[in-house]
Amino acid sequence: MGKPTLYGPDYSTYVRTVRMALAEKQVDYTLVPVDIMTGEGQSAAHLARHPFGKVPAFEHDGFMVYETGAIARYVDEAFPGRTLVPGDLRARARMNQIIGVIDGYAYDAFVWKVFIERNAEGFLRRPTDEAAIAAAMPRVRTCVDALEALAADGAFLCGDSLSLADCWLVPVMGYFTATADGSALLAKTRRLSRWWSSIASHPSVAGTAPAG
Ligand SMILES: N[C@@H](CCC(=O)N[C@@H](CS)C(=O)NCC(=O)O)C(=O)O
Repeated sequence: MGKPTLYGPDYSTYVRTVRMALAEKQVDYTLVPVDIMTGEGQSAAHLARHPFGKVPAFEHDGFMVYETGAIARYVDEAFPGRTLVPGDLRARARMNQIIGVIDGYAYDAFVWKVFIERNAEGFLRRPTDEAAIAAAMPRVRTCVDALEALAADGAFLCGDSLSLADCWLVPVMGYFTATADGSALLAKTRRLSRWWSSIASHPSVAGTAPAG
């Protein structure tokens, strides 16, 4: 099998999700850093890979696929090694539920409503809108509480080994806990805060931290 190519910058949470999956499967790959902050996501070359102009996109032996869920599951099944999907039905349901909560609610709440807004000067070229952060807090707390309730009581979110749920949550938690708001909320949790401190040194986590 040929070496796959992952399109997207290392600072993207969803790109990191796929990078973690590739690292777990010990797959060598080429990262092409499409810079979404400079509008490169809307270039003709990238729109040909991803008609919605998002990252990541992925290519393997001429097969193109976009959407993180499709890419990560392809990586899990296409390459040898331990599967990142639990064999147990209920652990698998929890994994899919956690991924759904992140895609549907926590990515927006943790990354956009807290991290980007808190760092609005750098990202949005305007001051932080404190009222917007305050208004988002009920949703942010609901996300933290939901994830705390769904997480297994151990080193990984869904059982004894790292699953796709960890690949989804690590990148967004990285940005969330880089803010005082996020780290204060995490400190109030029991399972999530233990998970976060123990998973930080895991090779696929430490090895995929954004360079900048
Ligand atoms: N549904 C997409 C979402 C991907 C996504 O939102 N990626 C963000 C970066 S983490 C992005 O491309 N943002 C650029 C933009 O929205 O223009 C997936 O699952 O891959």
